[in-house]
Amino acid sequence: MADIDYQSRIPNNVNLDSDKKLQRALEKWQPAYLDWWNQMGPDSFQTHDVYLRTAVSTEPGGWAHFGYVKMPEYRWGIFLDDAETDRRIPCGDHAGDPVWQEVPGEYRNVLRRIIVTQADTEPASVEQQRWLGMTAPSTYDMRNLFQVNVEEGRHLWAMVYLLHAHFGKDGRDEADDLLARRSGDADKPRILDAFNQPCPDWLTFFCFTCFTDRDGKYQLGALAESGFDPLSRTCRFMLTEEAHHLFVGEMGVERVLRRGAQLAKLDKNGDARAQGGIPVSMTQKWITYWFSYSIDLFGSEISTNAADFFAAGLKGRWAEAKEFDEHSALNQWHRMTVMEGGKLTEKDVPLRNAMNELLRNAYIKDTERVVRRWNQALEEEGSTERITLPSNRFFRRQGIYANLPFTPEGELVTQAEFDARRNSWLPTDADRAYVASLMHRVNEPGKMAHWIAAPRKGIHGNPVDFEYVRPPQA
Ligand code: BYC
Ligand code: FE
Ligand code: FE
Repeated sequence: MADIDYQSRIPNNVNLDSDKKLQRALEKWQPAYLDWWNQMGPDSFQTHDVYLRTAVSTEPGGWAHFGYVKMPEYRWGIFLDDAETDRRIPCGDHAGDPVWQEVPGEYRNVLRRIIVTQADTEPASVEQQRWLGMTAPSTYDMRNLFQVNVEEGRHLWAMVYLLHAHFGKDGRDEADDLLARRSGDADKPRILDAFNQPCPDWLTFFCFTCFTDRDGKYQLGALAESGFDPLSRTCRFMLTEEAHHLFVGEMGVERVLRRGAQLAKLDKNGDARAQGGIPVSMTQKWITYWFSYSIDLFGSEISTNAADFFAAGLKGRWAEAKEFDEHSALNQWHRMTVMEGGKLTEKDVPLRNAMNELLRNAYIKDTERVVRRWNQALEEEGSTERITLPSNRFFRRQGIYANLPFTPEGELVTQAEFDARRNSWLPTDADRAYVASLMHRVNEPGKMAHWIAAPRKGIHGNPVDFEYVRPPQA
């Protein structure tokens, strides 16, 4: 990637200097963004020094610079991956044509909607996580939270750049609206369900970054295959940032599971809770909940929107250009299990209409790999308990299984049976209150809250007991 210009008010590698009108518009949005960050970003820690990475250049292995930064001074900017020479539209009706550098008029509205939907999730997650600093289980974890937060802020910048650069007045209005909606707000909520759910505790944060940020990975992957080249290039760079978020989630859950197993072993009745920990079975409920909410984010199993996005070449399959030989997806079918006449049956669906389901399947395969690693960790701790993912039909609110009483095994039961068993599958108020009761800030570098195991190593070659977050220096 081209080196980043850090002299400008808005760091960028898109030669922003050369387009004064665009530069001025973004410089006008910048203070509004900062106001939003100061209001809705991490509570209570805006003047702390946080050991953060900042993008410098995207040369493999060398794109990040690490150092202490106060979050409001983080250099949010616009970073696109290098253009591929002679890139072609990877899929759909225009497959093989040169990619678009400008938005094709006929796709302007859909493309804007896709970009706005993607954009909306980024500030939403910052809002959801804004109280967590106060209960961080270690300064190591606190730093990871803030790293994720500033990068989600940057992802908003990535999308706002596209809106400003390619959608004129409409795009600027959308960019303003992105700072006006609020996660969980009754009147102006965020667009997608999962981004209006509260994130009150760290187990939720780890599940969210593991499962919900992973939807980000797959959606960004699909958009990286877009025929609209600026979108593809920005998503490719966002994906490199995303990897850290997934690491935070996967390892966070693993450390809670390990500690739960260790504390159960110490207890004469095998009860981690009696030892002040989170039982594996309780972590399972959080996993079940966030997995279900996150697979909702792929949209309906059968979707004409998805077919249209694919046909237009705006969104591809996961690794479309690399992994597929046939890019029209016409005259092909995808078999899926659907509800018909109150029963589950197999049905062949035109492949283009099944694009959401294909992406969801790729995602589920990825999460299964994560679960195998967690179960290996439980085995290493001498526990016989294991984590499982629920069926893709369980506890859905979007798509063809929405609001139907399926068990985690995917079996359709009566609503009465579902209601009777629900508390054994999903977090109860009492479970949430218990986990909340464990959330206390641990501030001494290297120390961990009782309910979570220490990470194996620190950040960027530093020890775990490095002072990752420090109070403002006098
Ligand atoms: N909640 O045909 P359908 C991330 C709506 S995460 C509420 O089923 P479609 C991140 C849908 O909008 C990645 N509404 O779905 C993670 C549509 O509404 P309209 C975010 C939902 O359109 C962590 C209607 O239902 N990126 O980056 O094929 C931290 C029927 O639509 C939901 C994207 O989402 C839901 N869960 O696909 C930070 C990529 N699901 O239009 C960041 C861009 C569906 O009838 N978005 N609906 O009013 C898309 O590609 C598509 O909008 C979706 C939905 C895949 C989300
Ligand atoms: Fe993001
Ligand atoms: Fe993320």
